[in-house]
Amino acid sequence: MLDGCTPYPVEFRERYLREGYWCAETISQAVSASALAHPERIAVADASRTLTYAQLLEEARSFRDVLAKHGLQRGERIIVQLPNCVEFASLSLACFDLGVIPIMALPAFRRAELEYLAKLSDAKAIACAPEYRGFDHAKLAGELTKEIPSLKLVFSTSARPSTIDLHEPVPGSEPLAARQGDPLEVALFLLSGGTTGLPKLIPRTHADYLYNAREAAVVCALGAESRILIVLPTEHNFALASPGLLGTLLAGGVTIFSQDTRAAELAATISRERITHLPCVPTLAITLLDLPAHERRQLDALRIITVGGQPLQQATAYRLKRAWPGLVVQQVFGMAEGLLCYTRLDDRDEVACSTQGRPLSPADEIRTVDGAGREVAPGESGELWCRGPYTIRGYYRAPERNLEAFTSDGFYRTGDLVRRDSSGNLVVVGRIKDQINRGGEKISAEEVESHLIAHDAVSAAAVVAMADELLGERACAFVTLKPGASLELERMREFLAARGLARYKWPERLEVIDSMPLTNVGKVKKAELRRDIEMRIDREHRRKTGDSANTHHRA
Ligand code: OOB
Repeated sequence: MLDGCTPYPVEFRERYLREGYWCAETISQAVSASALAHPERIAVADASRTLTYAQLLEEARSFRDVLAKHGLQRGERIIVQLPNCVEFASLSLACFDLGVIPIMALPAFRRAELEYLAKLSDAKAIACAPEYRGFDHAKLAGELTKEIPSLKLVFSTSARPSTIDLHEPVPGSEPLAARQGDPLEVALFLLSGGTTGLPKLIPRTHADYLYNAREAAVVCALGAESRILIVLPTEHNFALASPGLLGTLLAGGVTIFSQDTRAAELAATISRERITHLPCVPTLAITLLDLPAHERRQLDALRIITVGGQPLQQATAYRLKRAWPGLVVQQVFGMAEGLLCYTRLDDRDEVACSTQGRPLSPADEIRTVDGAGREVAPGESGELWCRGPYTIRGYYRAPERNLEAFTSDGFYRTGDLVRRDSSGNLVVVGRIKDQINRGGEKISAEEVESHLIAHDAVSAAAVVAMADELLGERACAFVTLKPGASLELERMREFLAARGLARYKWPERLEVIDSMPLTNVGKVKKAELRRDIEMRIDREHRRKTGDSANTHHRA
C-alpha cells in the first residue's frame, strides 16, 4: 500500500477477500465491465453533455492518455476540484485506470485549502474547471504551481492558456482496464471533516470502495432503470459512492449532474430528467418542502430520497412523506472514513423517520462506548466506534492523529454520540468532535480558529456551532481582543477571505467577549460558549417577537 497509509492487517485482508467483501478488480475494471454490458445506454449527463457508457469509456481512455502524456505516473497524486459535470466521471475513471490518485477536493476550496492539500500530499497536478461561480480556478492553480515545488501541472475541462485541456486530442491507445492494477492499493483520497486541526486525507482502496458503492446501491435499490441526480458536491463520499455516481455506474443506471441547488430548478430537473433517486442533505429537503404546490408536483415520480450528512428532524421526515405519498424516505448516516448506516426501504415509518438506520455490511463491527472506552448498556448513548471492510485503518501521513482517532485494535473513533435501539438501528444524539455541521458541510473549529488568531486584533478565538433552522448549524466566532483593538463581523470575514479560506467556513456571527471561559487545564469551555450563543439568540428572538406582539397590541 502507498507509503503513509495504514494497511488492513493481514487476517482482515484475507477474511474480507475470502468472504467476498473484496473482489480482485480495480474500480476501472469494474466500471468497464458494467459499461461493456450495455455500451449504448446513457451513463452520465450534465446541462451541456450526455455520454453513453461507450462514450464514457472512450473519454476516460482519452483523459488517461492526456494525463500520462504530460508525465503523470502510477502512485502520483492529482487534486481534482471540479464542479458537478460529466468530466468528473471521465477524469476519475482515467485516474483509477492509470493508478494516479485523485484527491477529491470541493469546488468551494480556495488557496488555503488547496495549498495545504498539495503540500500534504506532494500533489503533482490540479484538475479544475477554469472558472466556476465567478472564481478563476485556473489562475489560482497556476499561481500555486509557482509556489509549491511538487505541483507542476494544471489540467482543465476546457481550453485555457497555461493549462492543459483534458479534451486535447490524443491518438487512440489501449482501452480502459486492459492493464492489471492492484485492487488493494489506494484508489482515491477523500477528505475528512476535520476535528482537530486541518482536514485529513482518507485513503480508500479499489476493493473497499467498490464494495462500498455496490452494497450501497443494493440498499438503495439502484438498478439499470434508475436515474440518480447528483446535486451535492460530487467529490463528497455521499454523492460519489454512497451509492452516488459510482454505485450508479456499476448498476448500469443514469447519473445526471446538476450544479443548481435552488429548489425550483431542482424540482424542474427532477421532473424533466425523470429522476428516481435523490441523495440530499436535510437542508435541501427543507427547501423542496417549501416549494409551492404546483412545483412540488414535479417530484411525483421520484421514488427514493436518501437524506443524510447531518441530522434530519423527525418532523421533516414525516413532512416529506406527507408531501409525496409515493416517495420512500431513507436516512443515511455516513462518513468519508467508511461506515455507512441506512434505513432500509421496507422499514416501518417510525424507523425510517426517527432513526439513522443500521450498518450496510454484516461485517461492520460497531461499539458504543463511554468516555473510558467501555461498552455502554443497551439503549444508552455513547461514542460510536467502528471497524469493517470499507472503514479505513488510518489517515494519510498523520501518525499522531491516527493514535487518537483509531484504537489499537483498529476501530475508528467517529466522535459521534449514538444510541442503538433493540433492532440495531442507530440514532445519532450528538457529537464530541469539535466541528460545525453547516448544511452537511463539515467545518473544523480548530482550522478556523487558527486563521482568526492570526488577525492583529485577536488575542484568543473559539468557534462554536449555533442552531439554524435551514442549515442545522452555522459557525459563531467568540473572540477576545488585544487592548484597544476592535473587530466587526464583516472585517473578520474579509480577513478570512484574504487568507484564502473557503467561504462556507467563515463564521456568520461574531461575539467579542472580555475573557474566554477556561477549564482549570486552560482549555476553552466550548459547551459554555454554545449555551451562551443559544441564550443570546433566544433573547433576541424573544425581543423581536415581543416587539411584534406589542406592535400588534398597539394597532
Ligand atoms: C457524510 O460524510 P462526512 O465525512 O462529510 O461527515 C461524517 C459526519 C458523521 O461523523 C456525522 O457527524 C455527520 O457527518 N453525519 C450525520 C448524519 N450523516 C452524517 N449526523 C447526523 N445524522 C446523519 N444522518 O456526511 C456522509 C457520507 C456518506 C453518506 C452520507 C453522509
